[in-house]
Amino acid sequence: MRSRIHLLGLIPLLLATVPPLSAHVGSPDVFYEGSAGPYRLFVTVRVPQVIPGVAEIQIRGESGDVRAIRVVPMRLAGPGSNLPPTPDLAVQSKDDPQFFTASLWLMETGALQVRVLVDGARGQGEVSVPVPSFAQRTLPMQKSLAVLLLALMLLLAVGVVFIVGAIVREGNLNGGEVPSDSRNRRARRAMLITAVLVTVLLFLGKAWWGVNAADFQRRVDFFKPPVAALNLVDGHRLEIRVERMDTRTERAEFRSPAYLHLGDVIPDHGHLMHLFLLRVPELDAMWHLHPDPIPENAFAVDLPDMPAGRYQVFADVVDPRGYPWTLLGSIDLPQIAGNPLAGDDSTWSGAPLVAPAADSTNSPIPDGGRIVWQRPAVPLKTGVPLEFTFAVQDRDGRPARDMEPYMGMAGHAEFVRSDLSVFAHVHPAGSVSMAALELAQGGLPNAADAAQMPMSMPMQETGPLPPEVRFPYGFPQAGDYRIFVQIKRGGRVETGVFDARVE
Ligand SMILES: [Cu+2]
Repeated sequence: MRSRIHLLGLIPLLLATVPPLSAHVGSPDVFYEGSAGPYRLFVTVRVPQVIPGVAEIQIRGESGDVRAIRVVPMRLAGPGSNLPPTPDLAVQSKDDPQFFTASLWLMETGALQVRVLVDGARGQGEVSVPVPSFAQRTLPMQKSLAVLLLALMLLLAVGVVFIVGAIVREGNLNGGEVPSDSRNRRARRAMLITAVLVTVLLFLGKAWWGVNAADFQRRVDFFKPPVAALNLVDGHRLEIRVERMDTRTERAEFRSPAYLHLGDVIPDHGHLMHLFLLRVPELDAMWHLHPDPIPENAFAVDLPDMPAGRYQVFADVVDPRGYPWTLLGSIDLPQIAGNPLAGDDSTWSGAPLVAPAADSTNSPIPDGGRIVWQRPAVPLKTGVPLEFTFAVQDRDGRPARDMEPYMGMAGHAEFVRSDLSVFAHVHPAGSVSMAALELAQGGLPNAADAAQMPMSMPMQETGPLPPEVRFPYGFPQAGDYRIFVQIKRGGRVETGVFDARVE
């Protein structure tokens, strides 16, 4: 039936359902905060579930002097990334003139960007927001629509047979003449042949639909988070590889240059891989480590001291096209006697996440200070873009005066849903990958804009960073979340942990 519907060329979309996943795990929408020339913007891109599909863009100008915003999607890097099509004008809200919305067609999958061009009292500004574009699922067809299309298809198929019959039988009769027996016989034969042809066409259409549907499903599978093959060697060294989804057949798309090869990944805020190990199911211990590449598309890291237990692994990397991938895996580890933490590696352990999550606002840190989440007064809601603001205080309750950049930024936050279906590694610039952001700004025609990359912002030459760190993000679904907020003060990385119930 589906094939016949497609045969009629009416509905391009497909069937079957898979859970939505993404580069961040389970968190496909893009949140970005940064500057377009002189204007500070908070940009939200709601990525469509199918590609081609319509992305919804929301932009808030933080100053009141933005007059017009235009947006255009294009490739992040490579061919097509320097030839923007004509941008669309975003609609300015009547009630809130600082708020703009637009709908953009995303026509292809992969690493895209949305160019944002701002016009206002202080001249023009431009910024590029990286958008990982991928089909999250295939949409089921509505029953009623399927029934309607099937009925129309049958009407057409039967109609064609009878029309052919009528043409042969009565096509050149004079008025009032009755068709002869031989004409009737010829008409019946023609109808039979037509019926056979129509049936053959329908079957060809069904086969074509099946090929199309399988192809689409492959593209959905392609962008699912790759499975990490994890091996513990020598009792303390963890090796990470990409496990093929189907190792028996080595499906062609996973051998394609567009797929993730760990040997090709590019540095993202100072490291080729950011590896998170979370003890499950309690989420009561977390490590943020930085493995090094080893031969043959793999990474390895010497683990620090760790208690025995089951660990969930999230490994963030960015491919050369600027597409961010998160490898997923889990491993049972024995007690590990390892090396002390060094460099940018960090850890936290504490109370387990319980359900329902107790809404927390205060997280003590080891030196007697604390991190305070300045929570909004209203309950947290799914899909609402928010500025997550955390204040860092010293042991006397005063704003911390020794804040330093941690891997080039004021802070790093990890949002984890209790069932691990959501994992987002977020920065003050938002949920976009920092490596992709650099690639995107590098493509801007105006070099001055590139100088305002968020990466370079916190790199102040003089004095400490402000005692406050902000992350633009929105929860993708309701549930219990644990938020890990990592900052650096006085040479030490500190982790604050906050629980939140999202409606
Ligand atoms: Cu980070």
